[in-house]
Amino acid sequence: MKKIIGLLIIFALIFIVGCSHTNNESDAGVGISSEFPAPGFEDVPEAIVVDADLETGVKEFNVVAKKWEFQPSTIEVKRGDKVKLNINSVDVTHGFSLADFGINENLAPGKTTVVEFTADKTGTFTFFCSVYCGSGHSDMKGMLIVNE
Ligand SMILES: [Cu+2]
Repeated sequence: MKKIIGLLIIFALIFIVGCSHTNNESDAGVGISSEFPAPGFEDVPEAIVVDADLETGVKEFNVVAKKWEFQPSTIEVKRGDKVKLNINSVDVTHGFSLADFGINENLAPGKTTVVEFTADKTGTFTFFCSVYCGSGHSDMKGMLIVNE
């Protein structure tokens, strides 16, 4: 699924490059040739960044922790993915426990806590708040889905 999105991005970049070249040619036709190198230099590094992201296999998610939920509450990856969660607690101290992967982190208020692990087994795993945070604490949970 992510590979398909990656391919679409690459096609989009090729399309954009194609368009800018067309524009440059018409610009050159009316004598504005000084702009010609600049778009080319911009296009090349963008394409390299997309390839590098696909190769690292890191799936990065920004997660908000607040009374009494995680947003998003469902995180879906593929087995073997390196998962990086940037969890931002926006109100009080919460916790992030993903016991099946040996993770239990304190989430200090107003800070972003980075949680990293490799999704080395398939299945559906529950993560939950591990620091008591009020009446809705026991409902503050979500799901990690690891597909084959
Ligand atoms: Cu809690």
